[in-house]
Amino acid sequence: MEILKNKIVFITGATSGIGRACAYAFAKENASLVLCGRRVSLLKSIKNDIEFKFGVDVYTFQLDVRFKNDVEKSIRQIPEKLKNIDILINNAGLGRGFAKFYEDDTQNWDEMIDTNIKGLLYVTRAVVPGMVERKSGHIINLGSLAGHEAYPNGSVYCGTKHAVDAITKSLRMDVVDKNIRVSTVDPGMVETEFSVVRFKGDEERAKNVYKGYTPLKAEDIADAVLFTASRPAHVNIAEIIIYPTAQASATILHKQL
Ligand code: NDP
Ligand code: 8X3
Repeated sequence: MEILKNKIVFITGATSGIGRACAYAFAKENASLVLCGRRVSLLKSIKNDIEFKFGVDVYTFQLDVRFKNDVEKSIRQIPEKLKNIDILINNAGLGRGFAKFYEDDTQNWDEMIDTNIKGLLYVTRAVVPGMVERKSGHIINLGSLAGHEAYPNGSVYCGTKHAVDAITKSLRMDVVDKNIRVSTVDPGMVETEFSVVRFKGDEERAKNVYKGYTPLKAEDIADAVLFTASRPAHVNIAEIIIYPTAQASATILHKQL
């Protein structure tokens, strides 16, 4: 796609799942990449692999989006060549724990709120002023079906994704006169490391989440992000909700076990 060639795409949480799939999808379209995450060894191997396969510029840096000063500093330190970010994909996020509100560990809440809401805000706040100055840019947030519907045992995760939905809408209003697009891509069940993280490393429990039906793949979501980013300049895809075919709502999942 000519429209993405040499565009500078910044993806948070690019070490796994949807973020990593987006990195490959955009590299295939000859975009230049700025990638971050906490796991440096994964960033390194993804950078090497993408550079080898697609010959595009890839700059990576370790970042925990929960730390405001680190976010500001590391974004300031992006090399000159890749500084003018055209497309920001706010993907870093997690669900942590799956429990009734009154039994849940409040540390899980802090982690989700600090990452999914505050991290997204810090990154966006550091990137958007440059877009405003250049009167050009696109912010694509990874929301969730959980940003449209609540489900039991997910009060805080759902709360964070409802917040992403509201922030997306409000930001779109704030930059409407700046030629900046703001979008959200909101999946249902995607098989990634998401459930392993949610269940704190319990691989068996995580696997069960995706048994009995065909879940979405990270690449399905990267497709939607790519579609969103590659529309003509006058088109802003506000939101895309994507289910696996066997899912009809946050709580209706047709499993054949
Ligand atoms: P993964 O767990 O596979 O990937 C999450 C990514 O986020 C990793 O690269 C991880 O990198 C990064 N990340 C997590 N916390 C931080 C942090 N504090 N700072 C920087 N990076 C961080 O899950 P998914 O790919 O599924 O999730 C991606 C996004 O999609 C999330 O926002 C999630 O809420 C959303 N989503 C997922 C769905 C699903 O069913 N899987 C459905 C709907 C939405 P590292 O650990 O290296 O820091
Ligand atoms: C992550 C998927 O359905 O568990 O957003 O909320 S779900």
